[in-house]
Amino acid sequence: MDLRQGIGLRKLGKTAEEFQQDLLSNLYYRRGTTVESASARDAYETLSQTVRDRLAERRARTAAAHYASNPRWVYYLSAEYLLGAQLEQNLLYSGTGEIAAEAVKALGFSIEDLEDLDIEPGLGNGGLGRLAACLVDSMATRDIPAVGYGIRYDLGIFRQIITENGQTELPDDWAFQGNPWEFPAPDDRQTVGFYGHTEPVPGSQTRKVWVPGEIVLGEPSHMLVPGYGTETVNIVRLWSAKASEASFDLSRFSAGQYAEAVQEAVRAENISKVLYPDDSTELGRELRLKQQYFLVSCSLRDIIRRFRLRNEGWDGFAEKTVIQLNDTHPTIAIAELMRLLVDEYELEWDRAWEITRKTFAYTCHTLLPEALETWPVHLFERLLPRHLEIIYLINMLFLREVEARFPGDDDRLRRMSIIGEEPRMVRMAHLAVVGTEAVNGVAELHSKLLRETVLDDFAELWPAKFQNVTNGISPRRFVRIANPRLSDLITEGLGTDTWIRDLERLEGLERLADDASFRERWQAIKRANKVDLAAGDPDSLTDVMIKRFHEYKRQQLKVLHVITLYHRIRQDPGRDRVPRTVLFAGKAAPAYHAAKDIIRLIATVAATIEKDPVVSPYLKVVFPSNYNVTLAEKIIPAADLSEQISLAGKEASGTGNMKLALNGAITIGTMDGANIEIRARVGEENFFLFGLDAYEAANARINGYFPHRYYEHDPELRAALDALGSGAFGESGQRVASSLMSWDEYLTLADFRSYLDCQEQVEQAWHDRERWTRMSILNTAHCGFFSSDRTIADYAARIWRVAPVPVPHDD
Ligand code: NBX
Repeated sequence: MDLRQGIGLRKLGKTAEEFQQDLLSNLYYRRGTTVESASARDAYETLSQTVRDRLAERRARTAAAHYASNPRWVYYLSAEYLLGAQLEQNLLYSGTGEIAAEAVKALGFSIEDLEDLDIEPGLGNGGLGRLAACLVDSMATRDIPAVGYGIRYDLGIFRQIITENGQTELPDDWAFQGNPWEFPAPDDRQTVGFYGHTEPVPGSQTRKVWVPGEIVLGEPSHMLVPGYGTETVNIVRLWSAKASEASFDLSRFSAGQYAEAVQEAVRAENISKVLYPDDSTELGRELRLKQQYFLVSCSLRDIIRRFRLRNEGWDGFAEKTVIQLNDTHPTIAIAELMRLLVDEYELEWDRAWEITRKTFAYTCHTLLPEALETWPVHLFERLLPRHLEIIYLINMLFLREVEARFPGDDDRLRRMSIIGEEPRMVRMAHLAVVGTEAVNGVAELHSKLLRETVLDDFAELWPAKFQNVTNGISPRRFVRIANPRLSDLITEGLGTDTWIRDLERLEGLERLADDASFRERWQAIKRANKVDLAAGDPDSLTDVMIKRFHEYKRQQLKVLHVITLYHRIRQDPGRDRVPRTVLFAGKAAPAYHAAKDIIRLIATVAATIEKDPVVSPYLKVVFPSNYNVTLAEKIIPAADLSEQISLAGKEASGTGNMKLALNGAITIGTMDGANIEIRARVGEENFFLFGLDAYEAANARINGYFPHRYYEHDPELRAALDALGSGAFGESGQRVASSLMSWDEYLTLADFRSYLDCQEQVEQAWHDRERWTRMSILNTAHCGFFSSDRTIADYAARIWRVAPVPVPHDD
């Protein structure tokens, strides 16, 4: 299908000369400069445009192919996307890496120089946002017609600076120099209402008219999401809030009240100003709910617009549309679709409800009760009065259904209600379960615990609704791009590069684990990656813990281990030891003081060890600032040991664990999240397991948990906690110790001894480098399952019931 035909457009060339021509013409006509005077930024912008044009052409063909086949579309609704840097990815996916490198050389630059100017859009917090990015990558790679919807925050996740004083936060104005990867689409802008009141419609029981008190515009732009090894290019559409013209108060302006004149406009545009840093303790804040409704309202209208381009009649809507809710953040979409269908399109309530339930599916990403979103009823009532009425009606009809199944069980009704009492709250997870066709957890254990604990009543009512879809990661970004050396060796070893699209082929590496020369090369690559990272001695064991800071993830357990190693070395300086570089990276929510204390403590411990000539030859702690996707791509290929030490039953899945294992790091971890599935695949002899399991952990308090007992019975633990308590590692250390000694919410002390013993096994294995390297290769070989391409195949088959729509080549 050549869409250029008829309008006489020239085909973009595939040769180095043609690429160079296009680059120069972009430099001249779009950038307005010449080869002689081009700056690095000119070269970067021009290269990006030249690469982008090649994907834009594929995008046009994709849109045409999708339109022609009128498939069931997948719409992924997510408040967060951590897409990572775009240039290198788009060079790879457009197959222009080599010719581009040649062409920019002619401008006097290297691709690497220009990649440094390619700033990643940090539009997410952590795992959930990065998962969204991996899933859209895999939807395109699997030829699934899909659009990702999100918010274009002006300020992404804060920039972090680590000093001896811990974490400081700076605003992340990621697009201040522009974003060459973005396509504005002002024609598709939408209007969003807030506040106001509702009015009855004469003669109708269910319809209402909502008269909003504030109007805001949503303006979309999109980023291209190419598939790898296929023609498909999907999009992620991001909404920016813009003030409507009416919000500028000309009369005030004329009266000289300039600030007041724009006040309302500023308030409107604040909606997409900043990403909320995930605060598990954060209470409902109005602006956050506004963001959520803004995303949902714009996206649903866009989805309906797209549906009506091609279809008539609401009966076909759910057949042509599936909307996946990435956690509860976009769950208000259920009430919004009901509002649109009932109030605006005048459907009967029951028919609208049937359509709505068949359209949505919900993915849950947590088990922490405090992370289940709720909103105060009074806030809802003020901000979204019509949606609250709709939720009340949904709830009434739902509770009637429960009452019919379990007559007289008032306690069950209270537990299951979408509205919680005292204080009155809207429970978004309940709305998400009631209003969808499928609910899934993100790893086997997580899905099981959802059914058995947090959502047990719902699983009893609707067992078939609950599913598991184990998370996955993009092998392109986290192996091929992040670790080119290893990728080349894998390709050579397997004799093909098809593993990049078909990751289970890594199984073919199993036999190479017994080949001494292959092992030697494998080991040399790990070393070279460590040299590149330059975090410590490349011959030391590189022990990495990279993830958001949260008490349940237990960075504090790792710190207790480091302090114990420090004590051991000081006590017996003459002994031969395994040199270790312990690398921490990650951000803490700015208001999460306990997590920030742990960061400050790590910084203090690092400085203390650095200054100690007895200890520093064996132990080094590093904490690079500003962990993000770009930094992860540098650290992961250099890791020997992957720390996945959350308290069992708390980490829904983890995805860093998959990235590290695929790059040949060996996991030390608990029976939590996807660790369990990694261990089952790589084999228990290739995984360092320790600690309580989820059932033991859940029972610990019931049986009486006293952290002090562990302190008393374990001299090394006592020494570490005493050192913290004495103030030797600052006030943050004292606070961390006191929290562990008094309550220890995440059973750190209970798992301490088991963790330390397990670390001894790690060191024994490390001594036998042939054995270690074998384990490393087998980790990579057996982790093909954790490709997000497999995750998407699961969603497509079991949740979405959609099939691929291949896009024809242009020749
Ligand atoms: O989602 C994470 C889980 O903790 C991981 O176990 C899991 O692997 C990953 C993908 O399924 N959750 C997560 O990253 N949550 C957030 O970032 C978050 C953001 C905003 C918010 C609450 C949580 N209000």
